[in-house]
Amino acid sequence: QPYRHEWVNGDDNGEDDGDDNENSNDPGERDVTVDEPTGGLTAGLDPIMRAIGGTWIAWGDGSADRAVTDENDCVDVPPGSDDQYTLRRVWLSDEAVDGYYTGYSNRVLWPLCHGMTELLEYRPTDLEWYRHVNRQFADAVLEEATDESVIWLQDYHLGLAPSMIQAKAPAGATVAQFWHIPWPDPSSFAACPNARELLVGLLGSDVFGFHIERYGTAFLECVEETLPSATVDYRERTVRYDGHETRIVATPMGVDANSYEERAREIGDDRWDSLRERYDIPDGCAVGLGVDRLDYTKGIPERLAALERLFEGYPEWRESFTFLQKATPSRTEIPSYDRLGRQVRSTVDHINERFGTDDWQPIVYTEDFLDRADLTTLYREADLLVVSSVRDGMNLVAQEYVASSIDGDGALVLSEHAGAANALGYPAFTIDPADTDRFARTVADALGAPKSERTTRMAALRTHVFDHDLEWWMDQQFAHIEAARFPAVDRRVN
Ligand code: GDG
Repeated sequence: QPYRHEWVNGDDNGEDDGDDNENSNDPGERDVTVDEPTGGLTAGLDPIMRAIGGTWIAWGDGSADRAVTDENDCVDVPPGSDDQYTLRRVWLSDEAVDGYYTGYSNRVLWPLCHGMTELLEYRPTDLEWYRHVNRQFADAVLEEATDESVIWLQDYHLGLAPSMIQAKAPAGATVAQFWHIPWPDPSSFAACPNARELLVGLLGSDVFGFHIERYGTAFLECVEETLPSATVDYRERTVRYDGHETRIVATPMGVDANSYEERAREIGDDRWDSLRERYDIPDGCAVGLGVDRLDYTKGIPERLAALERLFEGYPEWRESFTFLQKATPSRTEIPSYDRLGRQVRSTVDHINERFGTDDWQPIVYTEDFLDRADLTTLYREADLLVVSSVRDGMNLVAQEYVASSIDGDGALVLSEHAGAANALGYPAFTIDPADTDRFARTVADALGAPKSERTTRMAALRTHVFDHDLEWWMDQQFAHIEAARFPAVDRRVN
């Protein structure tokens, strides 16, 4: 019987993201279909896992077919090929997903770490589920771990597992964790319902990684305030707690820049023509682009306010500039996300009613999920991309845009509150999303900048993005992990 196998991203609850990019393999006796991951971390880790082997432990819910793993929850992917690794599932009931993922991870840790404590919704049973699922992950890891294992945990969904693993792991195993979102300052962190437990959980890691130094410093400050018996060394960036040392590192995540560039070069102009037709973008209009999950951290209302100000204050851009906002609905069962969606859709309608004409809409809003070829086409063709996050751990969209801008003429308008601004800095047109006037002026400046300025800025951005791509990030991660495993050997990590 054919059956379907589906990958689940670390922070994805298996919601249908519309990606139909499937790989059919010929496994001989078994016929397994694999949904390719949509981008970012999962896509980046897959080739690494194929190269080095090992076991990937991920949760699955009812949307993945358990028949694949009826024996021992393990399957080799892709079946029949040489470069295999084992995908092991931690199966979660709907109730567990609601408490662990939608609940504690996304109603508490997500707003907390983005400093938006007013949006925090704490339910004690969610924390119990979070503990329970972290324990399930820890148990699954411990069943696999050997003396030589590198155990690499991803993101805020696994905040308690590191110490659960460290307590029982074989002596030579190394535990590393990467936190993909910001870390809050101590005044916000005080709202954490289990502050001490979370920190102790994370300090089970030998290496704890963030995108940028500032988040690591905030973590050290929170440890110092919350765990008086911990020894915090700001210079060495280490914490010693309960006889164990954790090193805090900063490695900004990059994107697979070469694959975006190659795709951008291969795609024909007809794809852009059909996208322009689909989204009703008049020929000759300059195009601005936003690509975001519909999340309150991404500053979409602030962006719309700035665009309204642009059309108000810079009338020359009416009928000659269209902004395409691609928003992917996310975590819709959480009321703050639902409210945001309604607010964004009604603001778009308001701006379009105010400025639109029979032949032109200032804002084209879509919730379509695009395949990577369409997404790369939009990146390649857009004259300008806006990232206006009010807080963002890194932001990969900004870097994907730069990698896809093969004509070297695109302009990146980037929030100074995204981790990406820390890495990309000056050559982007930086904004503060809360300062609507400056934001609107910056968009006008970016649109009107002479070609020489746009290409100089883009060339500097491209150098950075290609020099600090996903492979570079992986190398940095593993160099830090190796330095923790073999501390006597001098390894340069930069
Ligand atoms: C978290 C942190 C950090 C979006 N729409 C489509 C699509 N996407 C892809 C983009 C990009 C990814 O989703 C979004 O990544 P971001 O980094 O922008 O944001 P988060 O989802 O919030 O990610 C963030 C990241 O983790 C990694 O550490 O940078 O700060 O919040 O890859 O391309 N992909 C496709 N179609 C779409 O319609 N194929």
